[in-house]
Amino acid sequence: MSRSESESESSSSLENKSCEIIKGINGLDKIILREIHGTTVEVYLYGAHVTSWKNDQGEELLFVSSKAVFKPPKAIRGGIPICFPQFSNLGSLEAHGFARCRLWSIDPDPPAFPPNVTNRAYVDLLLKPTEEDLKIWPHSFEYRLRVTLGPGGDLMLTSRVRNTNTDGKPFTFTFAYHTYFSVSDISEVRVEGLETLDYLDNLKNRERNTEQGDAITFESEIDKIYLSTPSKIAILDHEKKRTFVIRKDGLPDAVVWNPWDKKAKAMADFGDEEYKHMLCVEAAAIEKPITLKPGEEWKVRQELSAVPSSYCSGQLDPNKVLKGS
Ligand code: TA6
Repeated sequence: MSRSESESESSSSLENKSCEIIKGINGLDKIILREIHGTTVEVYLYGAHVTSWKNDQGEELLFVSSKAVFKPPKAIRGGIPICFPQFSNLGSLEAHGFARCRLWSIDPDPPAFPPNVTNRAYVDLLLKPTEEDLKIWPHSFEYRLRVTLGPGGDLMLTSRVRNTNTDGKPFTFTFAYHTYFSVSDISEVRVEGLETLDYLDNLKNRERNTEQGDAITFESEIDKIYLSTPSKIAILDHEKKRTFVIRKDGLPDAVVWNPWDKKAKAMADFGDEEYKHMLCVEAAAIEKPITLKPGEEWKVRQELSAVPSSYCSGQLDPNKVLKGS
C-alpha cells in the first residue's frame, strides 16, 4: 500500500506546543514532536510506534518500508516497533507480543519530569491490557512509554512497565525496541561495540557462539541476539559519513538483523531491494526474562543520536565514540 497520508488537524491538540496530534496514514492518529532546531519525530498511537525521526536537515534517520501496512492488526514494518511482552516469533503470543498491535492512549497521569529537564518535545503514552489481551496473557499491567526529542535532536524512549495484578501473581516478559535504522548501503555499514561478545544465532536455532574480534560488517542475512552488551553501540554509515549511537540503560542484549535478499522477497510488507537500506539494531532484554511482582515497576530506556562521522578519513575513532560521554 502506498504511503499517502492526508494530514489534518485533529480536534484535540496536546497541551505541549512542541507536540501535536494529527491524522496520519489511513486516518490513524499520530503525534508530531518538533524540536527548536528543526528535528522532528512522529509516533502513531497505534503500537506507540515511532515511524519517523528527522534531523535538522529534514533527513529521515529511520527506515520504514514503502510497503508497510498501516492497518491494524498488522504491525507497521519499520520505525521502532515495541516488542512486549514477548520478543520472539515463536511462543504462545503473536510474533513479538501484542503491544505493537494495540491502540495506545495519551497518558492522563504521566510520570513527572526530573526538575532540571527543560526540553518540552515529548509525549507520554499508556497501554493497559484489554479483556481480549487478558485471555491470551492473563496479567494486568500498565506500560508507560515516554518519547522525547532532546534539544540536540537525540531521540529517547523510556519504558515503564508496572505489574498491577490484584491476584498477587508475578509475571515474566521479554522485550526489545526493534529499531530499524536507515542506511545508505548495508555493504558499507559496520557496527562497533559487539566484538568478541557471545550471541544466540536465530539462523541456527539460537545456537550460542562468540563474535569475532572486529567490527561487524554485512554480506548476508544476519539475525543475532548479542548478550551482555555495552551501554553504547555505534552504527557507522560510511557513505553518509554518519554514525548512529545507541545509548541504552537496563537493556543488556542487542539484536542485529538484516533479512537480506531471500527473506526480503518473502515479506509482503518489505521491498525486495529494501534490505540494502536498513539495519535493525535492537536494545533488548531477552536472555534473562524480566519478572515483576505485583506493584513492581521496570524502567528502561534507549537514546539514539546521529553524529557526523568522517570515519572514512580515519578521523573518527569508533572507540572514542563508544567510550566518550
Ligand atoms: O529482530 C529480529 C527478528 O526477530 C527476526 O527474526 C525477524 O523475524 C524480525 O524480527 C522481524 O519480525 P516481525 O515479526 O516484525 O516480522
